[in-house]
Amino acid sequence: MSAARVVLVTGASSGIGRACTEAFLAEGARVIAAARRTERLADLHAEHGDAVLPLTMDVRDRAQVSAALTSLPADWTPIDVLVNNAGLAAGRGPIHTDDPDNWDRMLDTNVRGLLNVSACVLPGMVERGSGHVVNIGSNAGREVYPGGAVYCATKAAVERITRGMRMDVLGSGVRISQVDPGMVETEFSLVRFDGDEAPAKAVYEGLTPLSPGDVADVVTWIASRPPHVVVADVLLYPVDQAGSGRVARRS
Ligand code: NDP
Ligand code: 8X3
Repeated sequence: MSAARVVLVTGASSGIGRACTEAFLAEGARVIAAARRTERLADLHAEHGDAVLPLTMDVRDRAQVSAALTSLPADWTPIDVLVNNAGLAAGRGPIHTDDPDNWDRMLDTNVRGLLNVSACVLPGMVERGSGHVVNIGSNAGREVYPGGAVYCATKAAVERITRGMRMDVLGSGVRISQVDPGMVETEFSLVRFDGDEAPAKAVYEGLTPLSPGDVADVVTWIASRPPHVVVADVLLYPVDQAGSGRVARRS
């Protein structure tokens, strides 16, 4: 990857997004690291210096996203690679007893947020005839499990958006890819269980989940293929997972 490449990673303050940020930096790229938690982004900047541009934004807020991305310093544009990673699951309860606010958070972040950011970045890529968008979906977008209806629906929507995006930009030279991880140990489960550590930890017990770096390896590999190559999608599991809820736990 050329040192001139500028990569925008959403959800860079934690987990997969942070690992992607560090992996792209290791390849010599400069990274616009976006998330809501400014202090985490400041830590990234302190650790990696001016190759990181911290960008505080809530992907759900279209006006805020637009303001942040249209006022980037000139030397941080154009954006060559966009990793649409910011996302979350909220709750594991049955849909008939779930809190509708959870649905809003997931739909607004995972679907509308991805669209809000893409709307700011994709037109420039198409105009320039180059660029790469990597959407982070999930194995959950390919199936559904009890207590996961809305989260799975948001990730299924990501998959439809990825495919549709690829069709819409066809002929422009812009590449659209998706990475669907299985279980990755991040803050994902802690967020899902509203900070309750015991059920969050139990998710990964008895198996070795993917690390955020495992996913980042795939994302950077996809983004470093020659310009005529599109890795359309990748499904990535830990060895002890074969589907949502289909896991082998070894005690
Ligand atoms: P983390 O909770 O560790 O990271 C989520 C990131 O998203 C954080 O940086 C968070 O930053 C950011 N984020 C959440 N809401 C917003 C928002 N409204 N605006 C901006 N940023 C936001 O989880 P993961 O790293 O695991 O999750 C990253 C992606 O990977 C998600 O899309 C998730 O659905 C997907 N995924 C995760 C899997 C897993 O098992 N962990 C498996 C498959 C897919 P901040 O709070 O600072 O805003
Ligand atoms: C996260 C993986 O299986 O918890 O997307 O839904 S799962």
